[in-house]
Amino acid sequence: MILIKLGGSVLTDKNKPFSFKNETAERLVKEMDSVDELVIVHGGGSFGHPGAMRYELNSPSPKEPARGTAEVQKAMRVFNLKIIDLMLENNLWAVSIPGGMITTFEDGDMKEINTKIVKDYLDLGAIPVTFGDVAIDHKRQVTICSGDDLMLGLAPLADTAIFVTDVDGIYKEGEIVDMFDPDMLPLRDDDFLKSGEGVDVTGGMERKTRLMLNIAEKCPTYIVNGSVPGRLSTLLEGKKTICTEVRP
Ligand code: IP8
Repeated sequence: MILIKLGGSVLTDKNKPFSFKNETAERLVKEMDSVDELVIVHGGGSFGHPGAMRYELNSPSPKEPARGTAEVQKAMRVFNLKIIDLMLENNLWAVSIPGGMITTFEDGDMKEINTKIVKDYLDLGAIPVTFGDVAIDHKRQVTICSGDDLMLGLAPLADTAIFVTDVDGIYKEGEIVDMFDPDMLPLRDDDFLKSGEGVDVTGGMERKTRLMLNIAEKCPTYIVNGSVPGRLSTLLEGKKTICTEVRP
């Protein structure tokens, strides 16, 4: 199974609330259509992050947690439905599995994830599409389940994990690196090309890089620029393209 995270920064303009990049999303859906077994995770982008920030849902004490949860969950379902629609229009049988409904957290850390339900839909021949969400937290009431948490939780089912973002990969001293390993840590701020992350409650590229190193312990892991047409499909065909492979 190929596990693909479509980052919020590639699917939305993170500086403009509720802005969906329909053309980019449709192209990416088409670039993935040859994959046999696929699980998609998407981030919050300009649908999830502004509300999560307003209600401080990623903090130890979220504000107005019921209202914040309702509003942010709704925004994420609106976003998810746009992706599901594009997939069905392209004969890809996507099924929606909200991240907050298959995970529980304790003090901001994911404690449980129901991978079985994802596996069951895969066995059906469908394409599970899960996404960053608001989840129950047994200490904080609620917290943000990020798409990256879902990637880590689902990595044991995957043969390959791919992060589709709006940067070419990981940079070291101004140069994109084909292969990244823990010896290259720590990264400096200017080791990354500026990405359009905008408002983001779940941390930027440094946190993502550490998480990708954890995922890479489970399966080959790549970061590729989804804003450039053809890069994702080339990587999926097993051919050489500009990207970074993360090695544990
Ligand atoms: O964009 C965050 O997911 P991420 C989800 O993968 C919400 O960090 C609801 C902000």
